[in-house]
Amino acid sequence: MENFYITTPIYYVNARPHLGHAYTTIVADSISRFHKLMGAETYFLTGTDEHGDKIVQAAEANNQSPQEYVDTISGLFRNLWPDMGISNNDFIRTTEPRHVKVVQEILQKVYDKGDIYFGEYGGHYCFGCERFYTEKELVDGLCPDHLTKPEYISEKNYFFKMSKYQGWLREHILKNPDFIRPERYRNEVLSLLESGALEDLCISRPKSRLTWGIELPFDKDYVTYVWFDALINYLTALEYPEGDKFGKFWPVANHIVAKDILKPHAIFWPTMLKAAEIEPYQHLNVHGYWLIKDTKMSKSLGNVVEPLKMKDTYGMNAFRYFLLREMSFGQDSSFSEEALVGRLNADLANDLGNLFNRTLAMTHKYFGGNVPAPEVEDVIDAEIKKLGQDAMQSFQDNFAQFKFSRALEGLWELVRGLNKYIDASAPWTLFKEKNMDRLSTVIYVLLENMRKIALHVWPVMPDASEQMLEQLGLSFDVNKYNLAKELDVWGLLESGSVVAKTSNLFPRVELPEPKPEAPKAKKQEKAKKAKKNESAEAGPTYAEFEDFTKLDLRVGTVLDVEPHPDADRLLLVRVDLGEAEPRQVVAGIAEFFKPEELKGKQVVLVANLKPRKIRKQLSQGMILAVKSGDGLQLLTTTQPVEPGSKAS
Ligand code: ME8
Repeated sequence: MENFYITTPIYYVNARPHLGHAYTTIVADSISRFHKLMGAETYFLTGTDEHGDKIVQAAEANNQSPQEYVDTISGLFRNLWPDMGISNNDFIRTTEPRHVKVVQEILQKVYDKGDIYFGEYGGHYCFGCERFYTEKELVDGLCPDHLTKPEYISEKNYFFKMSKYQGWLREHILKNPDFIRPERYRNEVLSLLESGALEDLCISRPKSRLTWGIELPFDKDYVTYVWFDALINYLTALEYPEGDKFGKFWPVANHIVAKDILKPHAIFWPTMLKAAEIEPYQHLNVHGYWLIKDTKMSKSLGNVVEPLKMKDTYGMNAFRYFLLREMSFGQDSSFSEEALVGRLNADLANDLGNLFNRTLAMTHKYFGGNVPAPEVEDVIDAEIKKLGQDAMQSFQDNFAQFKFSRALEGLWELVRGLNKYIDASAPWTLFKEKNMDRLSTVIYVLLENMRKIALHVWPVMPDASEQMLEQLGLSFDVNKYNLAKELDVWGLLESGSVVAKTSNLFPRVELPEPKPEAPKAKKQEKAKKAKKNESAEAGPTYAEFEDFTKLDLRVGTVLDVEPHPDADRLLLVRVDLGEAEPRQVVAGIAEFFKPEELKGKQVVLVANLKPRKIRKQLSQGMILAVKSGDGLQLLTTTQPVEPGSKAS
């Protein structure tokens, strides 16, 4: 079995991790586990991209130095991954000395070879994208991604002779049909390469404009363009050029990215490698976007899905299963909790959960919990075995090609087939008829197939898989099992071993209750009165301590305030909570405060109140206040505290 090297993009630290980052990293984890279970030695890399204008701007908005800022956000990514079941071998940060060294070595090598030259360039620079746009690429004079007007910048810079390698790259893609996959992205890149001459790539930024970057080894007045720096991370982690890992894993390098960063990975990166005399990576695997109600997730729209929240509500295994099953790798997919709940109930609770619950219960009822020995084989057993082999083959072939949804669909043919097999062979009747030989075989066929299924889902649902195996009386060990062999072996589950009584790994789930509509004023009044009477009779109503700990109360500093465009009573208050970006809170306090009175004040915020739109404006928390006479006082601290400090 070949070794396997898998990487995610290194994520920018200008925003907190969201569903998109979680998806790519979960895919990388699943494919890495899959190859490990197929017997390969694997290396799995993720990390953070920490240089460039964007990061400096985000740090400034947050009143932090770039270093402080990148440390915080990089930590958010690093700490999230264990909660998502991610088993990466390394976490790389582009600000680490090991990376700076490799970037400078490669720059020097390419420079010495004559593939980097100094020249003057004028172009439309978008700070959001950190790149120059040609006139042709702009849409109505605006950046096509950010829809903002780029700044015209003319300066002297260093350029990489990318155009020199255009012909070679085209040839390489033609000769290696799955160099970029799925095919639609390969075609996109080929048509880009065929539509005209590639421009050379500007790979430096003058320090007069940006210092937060890796210094060019041949000119200390310049830092490296963030993409030239970032892509090299894939080599740094393997200890290029001398490391054993480089020799072992670079020839089998697989990158995963979404379509947003196709061009740097499909064009900049292979040509950079060629210039540095390094073999190209093996495969670039490109996926589509997760959309929310058909629009891209974005912070400003307030539709960002937080992976931790999904994991807390539905569990890590179920969340991972949904992401891999729902998205056809390569295409866009819509995320909704309705779809998630529907899929979990159908595939996990009804199909897989039921199979386990029914079979374990029958093993206890008919055999006291001991795995019976198969006795009398029937045609139906041969049929289900064949179905199992086909399902596992389909799973393995598709998974290896990044077709995760199809792989799981294939495996579920077996899950559903086994549920039908139970109905068709009616163990309860066999028991009544005292046909114990046949009954033993039926239960054994079920349990052995369940063992195979449990093993196959390990790459996707690692914890659940290990628990399923435990319920079958087995303990998981990645070195002991091999998926490829499962296609041929039968009968590894030993007769006589003891299985669990129940499974209940995948209970049915429900959508969280929508918040009840606010009752009309009268009703509210009535309810209030009733409550008063009730509490007079029953004493005070206490909140459990646990309920109190659910509230995340934080002190923040008001950065600026403006009137709500559509409501006189409301103000839009932007509060710094020490996070990557300030929170916007829509507060009904306009009659009590003028915007300028609030600026710089510290307030107490319910920071984990579910974000919602109030008159079309996103509100991400609630400011606590006290009514006093006809006025209103805001809660604050006796002395100023660090923004984001938690009240307890
Ligand atoms: O581009 N759906 O970092 P980044 C699916 N630092 N995946 C999504 C997604 C969505 N809606 N949104 C983001 C960068 N992603 C560079 C990479 S690599 C040398 C440098 C995922 O933080 C997806 O993997 O903007 C996408 O390619 C990546 O996050 C972009 O992350």
